[in-house]
Amino acid sequence: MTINSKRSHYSNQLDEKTIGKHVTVGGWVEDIRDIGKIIFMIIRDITGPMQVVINQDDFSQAREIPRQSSILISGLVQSSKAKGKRVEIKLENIISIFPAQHPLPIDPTGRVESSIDKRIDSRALDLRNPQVSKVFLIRSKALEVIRRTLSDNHFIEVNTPKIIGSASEGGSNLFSFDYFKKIAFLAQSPQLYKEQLILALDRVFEIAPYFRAENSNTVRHLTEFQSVDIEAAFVDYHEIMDIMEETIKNIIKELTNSNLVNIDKNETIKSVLQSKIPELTYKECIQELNSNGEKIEYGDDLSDSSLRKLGQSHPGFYFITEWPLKLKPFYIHEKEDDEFLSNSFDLQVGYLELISGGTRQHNPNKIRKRLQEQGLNPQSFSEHLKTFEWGMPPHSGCGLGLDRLLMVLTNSINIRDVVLYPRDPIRLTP
Ligand code: AMO
Repeated sequence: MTINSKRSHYSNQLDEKTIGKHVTVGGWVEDIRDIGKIIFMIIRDITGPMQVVINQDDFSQAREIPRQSSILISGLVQSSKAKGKRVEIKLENIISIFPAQHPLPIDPTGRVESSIDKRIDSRALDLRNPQVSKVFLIRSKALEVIRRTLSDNHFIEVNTPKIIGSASEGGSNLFSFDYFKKIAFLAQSPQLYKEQLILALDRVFEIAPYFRAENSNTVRHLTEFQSVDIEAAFVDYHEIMDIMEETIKNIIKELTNSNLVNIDKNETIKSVLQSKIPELTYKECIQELNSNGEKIEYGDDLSDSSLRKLGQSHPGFYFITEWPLKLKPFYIHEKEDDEFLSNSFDLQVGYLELISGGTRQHNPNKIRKRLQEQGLNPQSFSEHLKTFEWGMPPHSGCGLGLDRLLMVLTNSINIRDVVLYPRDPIRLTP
């Protein structure tokens, strides 16, 4: 490769305006068709395929290049007679080839299908399949829109520790490890930090990985997942619901405008743009489930099978609000006129929980009481509780499972499809 051979164009920049120009393009060889005097080579880059026309008298070695090899070439852009192609490149020079070994572990063109497990084992290669890379382009765009929407709503992006000395959520699903002869844990959520930060920063958000030591082998659980957490002072949970609704609508609009999703092929995300996301109270859910034959007591949690039943009659986005306080973590505020219930919400898409949030308890004595009721030791939360004596304002927030949102945006059934290198109870590599 010479020092001067820089890529001049990506595939999606080659149009009629470039006809007659000498260009340098790079990508990987997806296909080679040898029709005698002429060889057609399809080179793909991240933006799409391009056809290269090769005079076999000049470059007879081109037909020997192994498919999927990376290649840098230069040539002249000319109009193309091929169906669906406006332009093609007439090869002038092969600058360099980085050969791919054969056989490859999977076929990244997708013509030969492989299981999700085999694909993840070769993820870097799997991403050459445009259907797969598109998922991660959607993910990147969604993150961009989340950051922009939250910033427009005066949220400041923060980073809190993932190595922690005590539980943030309580419960037993903490990964622990030896930390210079002390025990440390991987954060389950940024819950305590984000609440503390609003004392001064007013509105914060964090996008980060969290860790749950749950032996759940399902299509919607990972041991390491990405969460979008927000927390804001002087707002109640309804305002948080509105901000998340705005965020999700902005993501869908932007993905549509950039042709990354076709909402006409995804009724769930299309419907969310058409009206306000409906709200069901927990009580209404119980009534609906009982009238559909489920035997469920007022106060019971909604089991997986109850949520699947609800999901059948509510296949799109909907909020479930006012959960029984005892079902919610210690930091959730009771409902003012009914202390059995709480100022809380989940955002569901069918059976799938995307977001959980609520108004927070800001009275430290009540937090201590709730910690005890939940079998947790208030002493272990003393670092956190002391901040509530420093003028903690009322506040609310939520956590959005980013990977689950991506499942909905890309119509994927398995969370592993939308995570580059998923971690579950079985998988620790690649
Ligand atoms: P919660 O535990 O409900 O709430 O988590 C928030 C959201 O994160 C996603 N999620 C997961 N995604 C994949 N794999 C998992 N194992 C997993 N666990 C959770 C879900 C879920 O709705 N601190 C609170 C949030 C808050 O109140 O601010 C919390 O962590 O989409």
